[in-house]
Amino acid sequence: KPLVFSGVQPTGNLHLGNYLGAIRKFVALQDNNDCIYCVVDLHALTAQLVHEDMRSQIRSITAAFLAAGIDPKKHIVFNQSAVPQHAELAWIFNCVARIGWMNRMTQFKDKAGKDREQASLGLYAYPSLMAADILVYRATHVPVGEDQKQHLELTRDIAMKFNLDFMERIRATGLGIDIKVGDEPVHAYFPMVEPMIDGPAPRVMSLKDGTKKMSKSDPSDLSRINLMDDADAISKKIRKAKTDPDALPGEVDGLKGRPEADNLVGIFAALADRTKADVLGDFGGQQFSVFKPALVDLAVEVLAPINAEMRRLMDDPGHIDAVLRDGGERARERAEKTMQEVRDIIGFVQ
Ligand code: AQP
Repeated sequence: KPLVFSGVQPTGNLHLGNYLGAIRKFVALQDNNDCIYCVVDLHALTAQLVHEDMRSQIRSITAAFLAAGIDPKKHIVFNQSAVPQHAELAWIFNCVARIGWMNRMTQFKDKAGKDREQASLGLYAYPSLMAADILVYRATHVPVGEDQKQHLELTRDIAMKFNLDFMERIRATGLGIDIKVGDEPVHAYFPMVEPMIDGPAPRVMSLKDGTKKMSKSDPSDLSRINLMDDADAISKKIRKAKTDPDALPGEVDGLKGRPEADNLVGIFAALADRTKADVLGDFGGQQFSVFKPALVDLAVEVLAPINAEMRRLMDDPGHIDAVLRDGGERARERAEKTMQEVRDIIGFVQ
């Protein structure tokens, strides 16, 4: 079975972008894959070191995973800091990755802001820890939003350089696997990960500006739908969402140059598990005054049960912690197996 890995940072309220770009895909992938889903708390330190509510944030992301329908018995749900092997492999990857590669990362540029000298070293090395998160399980498939595409390309570069630099040792230890990179056969230790970014809403945009990503850190709460929003808040935010004055087009091509319309149609399609073309088949030629109430009904229908279940789960932190402890134990076992092999390939004495 393909091995799926992905993570979400405990850095604030989850929003519809996190849900459609990541968590909803996590749920859909459970049936045919072996899945590992992580609350990446070490990553949460990169932009801000002290979090007064770290523990409740970790529990709330875990609650969102469970409420959305992830089965923690069949799969693994855990928090990253419980498995120190992530940080160990990240150190090795810091020595594999080149500074020039890191300098190209647009997320670092966005998150570091103007005063880059004051950004943490952790924020700079973030993609290297992300590569370790995935490769410490030798996972092959990673469902993420489109904003993570560049980090996954870097993950492939790191894996490839490790494979090539240690090629002889990988052969000598017999720990390699035969993979194909393009048409080239390569004897490798780490697989080439496949990003899973497809779907009608790979990048959910702000409700106030269709050219900006929906994000936890946007100062306007009206720019996003939070998973914890009640029906009234969802309705208010969709009604107030920016649009243009035209009716919806009949074809997907007609959404070009209309970022807000494109975004709302993409959200509808993703929530309904349909394509944008399907949605326009139903709503083409209609005004937003007709489309928005239908979107409100759909968003409430999908999100209200998740919201209610999250609240119920958050009332029992003992249960959430037990899920994380159990997942952490199982994840540690797998990660330690990889690390023993990596230490062997590198030539450490153990
Ligand atoms: N707007 C989005 N559309 C689609 N997918 C998104 N993701 C985030 N925003 C969108 C995906 O959610 C997963 C978890 O993201 P994260 O924990 O790394 O958080 P983030 O990307 O830092 O979230 P924000 O809201 O964008 O935070 P800030 O405001 O700090 O920039 C990932 O798979 C991500 O792609």
